[in-house]
Amino acid sequence: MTANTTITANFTATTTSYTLTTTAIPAAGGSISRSPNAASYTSGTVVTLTATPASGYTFASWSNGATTASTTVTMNANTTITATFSPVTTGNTTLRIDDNTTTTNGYCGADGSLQSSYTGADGGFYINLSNSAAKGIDYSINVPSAGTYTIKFRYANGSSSSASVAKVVLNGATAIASLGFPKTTNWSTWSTTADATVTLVSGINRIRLETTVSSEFANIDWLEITGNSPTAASCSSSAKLASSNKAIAETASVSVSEAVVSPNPAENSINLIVTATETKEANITLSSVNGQILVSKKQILAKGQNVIAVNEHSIAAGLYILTVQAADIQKSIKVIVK
Ligand SMILES: [Ca+2]
Ligand SMILES: [Ca+2]
Repeated sequence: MTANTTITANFTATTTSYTLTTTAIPAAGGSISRSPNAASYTSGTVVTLTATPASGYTFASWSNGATTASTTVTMNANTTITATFSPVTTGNTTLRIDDNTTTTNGYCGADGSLQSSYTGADGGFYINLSNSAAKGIDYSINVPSAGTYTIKFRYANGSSSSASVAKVVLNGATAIASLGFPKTTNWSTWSTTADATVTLVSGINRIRLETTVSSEFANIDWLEITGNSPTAASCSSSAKLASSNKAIAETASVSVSEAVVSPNPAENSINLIVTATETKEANITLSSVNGQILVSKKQILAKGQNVIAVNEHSIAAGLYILTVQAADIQKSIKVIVK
């Protein structure tokens, strides 16, 4: 020191900036706002994020674990955060139809027996179908509007030789040709089928699970239907599709409002057009004028117009009587086959 001296030490700020990436899952589920909103943030900045669901969605959670719509992140590194949104499922309910000794709760009967030998079935019982093809279990479901519903069955399938697929018949027509019932460890181990989709009509629907081969099949515990407010329908309020040895329900107070054959005269193929006021089962018979029955079939009529191919084989030219018979009506039509 040879003089008064001033010396300055210069320091450089070592501020680091970080980026913040936000993602909505699914992208259409909603948006994310940030405050403060910047392209990058200096170390230590606290950023408030707010998730706003889009129409039809609700906010579920943040990837940092937060479940409130607003959360904060402290920027000490480049950060990615996701907000998960869920579709609004208001109105979706699940109806379970378990087997029952009565047939008033949506379970309408089965081509087999209600058993309890194996443990673990809900309600203690399951349905053991007869070991041949076209044996089924019938359910009756009421829905407030037409739409898509999810169905699944609880079952056990413990034999190496048993069938592991069956079909689902909806209102008389095959809706799912092959629904898988993968093998379970044994007959007391229960599983559920993968969710399958069916499109139900407004009002009463008949769902039938039916075997497709002559062998043992899974034992069935219950059916669940998920969608817009399904309810169990009385089995007697509409016709029974069930076992061949079951009579048509007698309590229906509905009618087939119209039945015509088109074209009439027919040219071999006879198409019956029936307008039904409610889903129901009908017996359709085609007879010669001297009473010989050529075709006799059961048919589920959907509410509204149904076009039914009556004959599978060609029919000789002549005059026939086609009869549609349901619980409380019988209508006969003369059919001329050219
Ligand atoms: Ca069986
Ligand atoms: Ca059960």
